[in-house]
Amino acid sequence: MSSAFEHDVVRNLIYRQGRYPDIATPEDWYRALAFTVRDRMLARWTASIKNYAVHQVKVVCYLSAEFLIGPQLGSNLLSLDLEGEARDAMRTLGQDLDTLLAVEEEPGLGNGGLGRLAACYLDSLATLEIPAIGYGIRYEFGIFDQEIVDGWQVERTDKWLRMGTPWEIVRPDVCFCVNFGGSTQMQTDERGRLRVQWTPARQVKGVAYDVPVQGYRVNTCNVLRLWKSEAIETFDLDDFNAGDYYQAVEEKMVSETLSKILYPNDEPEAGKRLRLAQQYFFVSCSLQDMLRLMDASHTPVQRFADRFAAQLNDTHPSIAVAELMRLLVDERLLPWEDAWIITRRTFAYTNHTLLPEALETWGLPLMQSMLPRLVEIIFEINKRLLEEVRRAYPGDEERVARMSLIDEQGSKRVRMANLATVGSHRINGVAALHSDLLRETILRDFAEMFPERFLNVTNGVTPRRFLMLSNPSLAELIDKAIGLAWRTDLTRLEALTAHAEDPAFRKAWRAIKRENKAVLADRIQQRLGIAVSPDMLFDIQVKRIHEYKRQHLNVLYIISLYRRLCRDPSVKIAPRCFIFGGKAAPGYTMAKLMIRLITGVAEVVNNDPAINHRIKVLFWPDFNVQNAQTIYPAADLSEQISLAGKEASGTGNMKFMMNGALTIGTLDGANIEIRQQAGEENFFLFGMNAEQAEALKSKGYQPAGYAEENVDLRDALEQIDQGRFSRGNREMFRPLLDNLLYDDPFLVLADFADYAACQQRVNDAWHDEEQWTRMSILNTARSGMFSADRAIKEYCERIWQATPEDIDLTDFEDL
Ligand code: 26Q
Repeated sequence: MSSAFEHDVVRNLIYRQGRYPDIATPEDWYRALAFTVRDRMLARWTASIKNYAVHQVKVVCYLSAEFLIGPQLGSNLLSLDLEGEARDAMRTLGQDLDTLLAVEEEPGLGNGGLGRLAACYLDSLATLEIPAIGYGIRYEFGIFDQEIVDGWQVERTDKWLRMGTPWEIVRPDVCFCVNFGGSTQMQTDERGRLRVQWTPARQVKGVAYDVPVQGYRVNTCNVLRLWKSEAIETFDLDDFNAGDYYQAVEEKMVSETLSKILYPNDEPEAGKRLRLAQQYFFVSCSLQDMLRLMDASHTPVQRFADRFAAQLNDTHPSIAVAELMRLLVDERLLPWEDAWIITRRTFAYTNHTLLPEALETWGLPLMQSMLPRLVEIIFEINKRLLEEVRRAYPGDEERVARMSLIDEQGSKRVRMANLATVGSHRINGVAALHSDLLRETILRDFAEMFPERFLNVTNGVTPRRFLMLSNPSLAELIDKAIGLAWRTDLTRLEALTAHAEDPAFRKAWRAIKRENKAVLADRIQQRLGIAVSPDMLFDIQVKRIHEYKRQHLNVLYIISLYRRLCRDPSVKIAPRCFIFGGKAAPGYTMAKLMIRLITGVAEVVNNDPAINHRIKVLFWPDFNVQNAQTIYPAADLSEQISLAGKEASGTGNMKFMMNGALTIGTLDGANIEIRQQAGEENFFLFGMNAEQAEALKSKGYQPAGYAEENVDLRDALEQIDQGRFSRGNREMFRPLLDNLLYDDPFLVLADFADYAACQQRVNDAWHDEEQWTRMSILNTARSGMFSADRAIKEYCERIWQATPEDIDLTDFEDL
């Protein structure tokens, strides 16, 4: 007897792909299986949409330039509780489910933390049965694939759509026009009202591509709607007639280029015209789509903010504030004041950075030439804002200059954080410290004037993907120990606390960690040809490569440890495997040099027989969502060592904690809350705090002095200088060394001694296996607050005023 599931897979293989089982490749089987799972979701999806329309619910719209959703098959199987069925069916068909899961190319539509956070939040919104739409861009090329060649990062184009993707549904009928360039004219309409007409130089069409977002074990299936840009055929006719054929072709190409590629920087780059065009493009399509949904449900536009809560994921979509004003005032003919109230009630803004260089601004001339009407609107918003500031703080022109949407120092620029802030009724940071610093630094004037608009929502990550899916054996052990309630309420993990005292439980816990490490060790052997033992301490730092994240602090410690072993081979240390992973922005020379330093140290250390395999160093190439899922469960130690005050939150720190890794970290971002939850005795703390770091800088920091004082540090720097890790080349790391010795903006040298001392405490703790396991269990037990579900509940209550909607499937079940 073949199961219904099996039958559906074979049907999909034949009818959707025109293949028969005997000749089907794993790729074919993967797709047949994916379509079978997708069909199961589509029933829930249509039911969800119907419910939302009928009940006129409030919908959360999460606007984000990035959604790093990762592979879809595994997580959808988990949410639908179909994994067992699928595994059995595929086995009967002669296929191994894990092999098929590995076939999937992940959509890398994001850079790192911010994009992955958006994906976690969509997962939680669906799981908590909140009506929601994610709005973003369907990049044809996502974040580049990273290869390591000769120790250097090399970027390769990410062709995730090469084979098509079974997870999207194109909606050619859901499409909108977006204007660019041209000029505006003031006109009086037939009823004597002043109206502005924007005559664009170009228009681009946005077409909706929908990806279903299935909630965990619920009927709710929401949608991620991604816009692809296309040329509008008829529009170029004038140019053709005028004989400017090449101009017309070029503009057609530019239109199609808009959604081509994700910018691989996690900091704004000056003057990138196309990037601004991308932002406006997806924001305009999304707002037009929301207005279309209003019209479809016959709701007057005045009620916009009752039907939609729109979240701005950083400033990238913040042009939405001006665009909604344009749509309401110019196209729906609302009075300015009414439109402004609606706009501010609709939007809320999440800030993800305090680094001044990462704050987004756009040159006024650029914006004027591309979005002339939006600049007029921004000026009007600004005029009214500054009037309000002057009323509240008479004579304080410096404050007026600071709060202005236009930075007038030097060439004029539009400050997107200020625009997002004035256009929002709530503004939040992503961890307690970060929200405090936000109020005290970059948004201080706004927080003073509108204190009730500011709040903190500490980030969270989805325990479905990052615990249940990536660490199934641990999830099962937890089930056996404390029951299933934790799967829908992660704070229930607290019940593991008692089990930390049970030697048998600790043994089982250790066995699972060891097995996860063995799996990773296997992949390391296969991919890198480096032999590592699962008995070593797995010490892992995976994240984007950045100076503020201080991967080089970790490397300096490794060099000092290596040197200690060289000097005295009898010294007793815990055998350790140092694992790094992460991408550097292609134009970020220093970050690329940091990767080269890691691979250089790896080459020397791994091949030195004198240290007898007691330490290994490796750089895992192409860190992405897929391989993250094998890395987090295999970690003993999680490196979260950014300079205090620089990492807004961090979310990898949470994924490690859930999987029972201990953290070595600074008082930065969410580390502070992680330590509070875990208990100080279960966290390895080192380094200056944010206040001390600031103080040191303002009194005039001189890094070279730290190198002179500390012999280990000096020796490590000298080794680099002598070309030990660059095959004798003494010039290679010169920029990095000079930077550390004469500038060191992130206080690497100042924190070195304390970091090394802390690593020694880690080393000592590792020797007490039972105690280490106890701490590991307690970290998982106390990770409950870092579930994205907790974060989303806070957003719903304190920002969106959105409530769950029960989805009734009865109309759809027997289809
Ligand atoms: C902006 C303009 C032009 C080009 C690129 C960008 C751009 C793109 C991506 C700017 C920033 C990003 C990504 C930022 C990011 O990932 N920030 C991280 O967000 C996480 C989620 O809140 C936090 O946990 C991290 O601390 C923060 O660094």
